[in-house]
Amino acid sequence: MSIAELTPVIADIPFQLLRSVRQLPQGEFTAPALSASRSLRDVLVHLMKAEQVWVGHVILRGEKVPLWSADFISADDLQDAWEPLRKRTVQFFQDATPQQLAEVIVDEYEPHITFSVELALWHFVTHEFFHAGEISLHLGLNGIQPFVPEIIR
Ligand code: NI
Repeated sequence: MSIAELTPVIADIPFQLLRSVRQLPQGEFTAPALSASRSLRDVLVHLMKAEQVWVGHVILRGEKVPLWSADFISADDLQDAWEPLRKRTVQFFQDATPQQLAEVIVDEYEPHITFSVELALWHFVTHEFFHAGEISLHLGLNGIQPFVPEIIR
């Protein structure tokens, strides 16, 4: 499977997750959910941060912009901040050349660790699937039909 083939898979994951989360009762977005110290908002902001770091910073060499969970009061706030990031990510998945995908990156904190851009993109995707499953479990336990991302659909 090529990175470009993943484009339709990843395009709407954040927004489908946010759509499911909006069905929770008022207050559940920021309430402890997955553990005593982690709300669904925290997990979703964690995913947005991962996108900003892996795609925006590690691959595209942009600045790391601090993101704080507390700054996102509602699912709409999160959606507004996430849309431009996802748009840029989708564009990169769509357009990356074989040369770009093969480029080797040296980890900025642990220089003995190196990986290709393609592997970093797979890392980003599998990480997002993992946390989508975590969110889906919580939604399912609360009687909400969860969104489950699929590669083949
Ligand atoms: Ni994580």
